[in-house]
Amino acid sequence: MLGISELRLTNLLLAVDDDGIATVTLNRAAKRNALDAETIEELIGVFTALPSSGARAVVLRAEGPHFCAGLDLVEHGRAERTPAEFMRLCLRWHEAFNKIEYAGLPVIAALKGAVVGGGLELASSAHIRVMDETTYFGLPEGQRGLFTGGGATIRVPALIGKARMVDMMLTGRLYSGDEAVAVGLAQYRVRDSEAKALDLARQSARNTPLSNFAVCSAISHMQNMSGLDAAYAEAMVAGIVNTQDAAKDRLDAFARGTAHKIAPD
Ligand code: 1HE
Repeated sequence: MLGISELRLTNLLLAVDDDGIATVTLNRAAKRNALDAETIEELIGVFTALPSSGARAVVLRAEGPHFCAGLDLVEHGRAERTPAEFMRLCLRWHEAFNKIEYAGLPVIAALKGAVVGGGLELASSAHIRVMDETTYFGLPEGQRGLFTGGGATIRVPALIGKARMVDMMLTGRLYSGDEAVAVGLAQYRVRDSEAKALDLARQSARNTPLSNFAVCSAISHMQNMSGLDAAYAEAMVAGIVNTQDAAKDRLDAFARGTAHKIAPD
């Protein structure tokens, strides 16, 4: 596995600050950050390397006015892929997006402009989505003679329900503004999605890494299990996380009455 300093990136930018906040930037603005095969490989490399790099949280952002225009339609049209080749490509997309969702690091997506098709698949693999006033969500696959291949059938219904996803795909319906938050496509809508995403990343980075690991992997895994198995797995994870040395100071502070209280500002 390559360390973050060894990665050769063309379509992504990666920076990690002194507090361990990583910023991953989609850097193909001229193509509206469309996801070509190379970008998917770079996402796999970055999200494989980040968890063991000391990073504590990740902001996923984009250059240009749009977060991501989805599958690179030009590359796809020209490549004349066979079904087997496209299936293998989809498996690489799954590898990339599963690394994001299951690797145990908080990933906060800072959204703007188009978050469509594969762009929504990418955004929905993040743990928190922050949209700005320009952001809109769509699944235009149906209109392009395509189908989702990057995990939308799993992640989008988990956010908004099957009926809304089917409607988006059949009719090209776009969601934006308050409605997008109300249906669950984003958790926050603000003027500056990048500043808010950074703020949220810093806030999550204050948790112990093991708690964040559990939040950003165990919850997703447990959604794939039966209720009975999930409850068992939850007890196992809690057994490890809730007895960690790193929590002792926080528990002592609470017992001394010096810990902050959980209450609205
Ligand atoms: C692209 C792509 C792309 C832009 N693949 N090159 N996704 C879509 O159906 C969305 C397709 N894109 C658009 O509808 C629009 O480009 C946007 C609304 C996102 C932005 O519009 P705009 O006016 O800002 O930009 P533009 O002039 O349309 O595009 C600028 C350039 O980006 C242009 O290239 P140029 O060389 O002519 O300058 C576009 O060709 C290029 N570009 N979007 C390739 N998607 C695993 S399956 C997933 C299936 C899907 O994701 S389907 C959804 C596909």
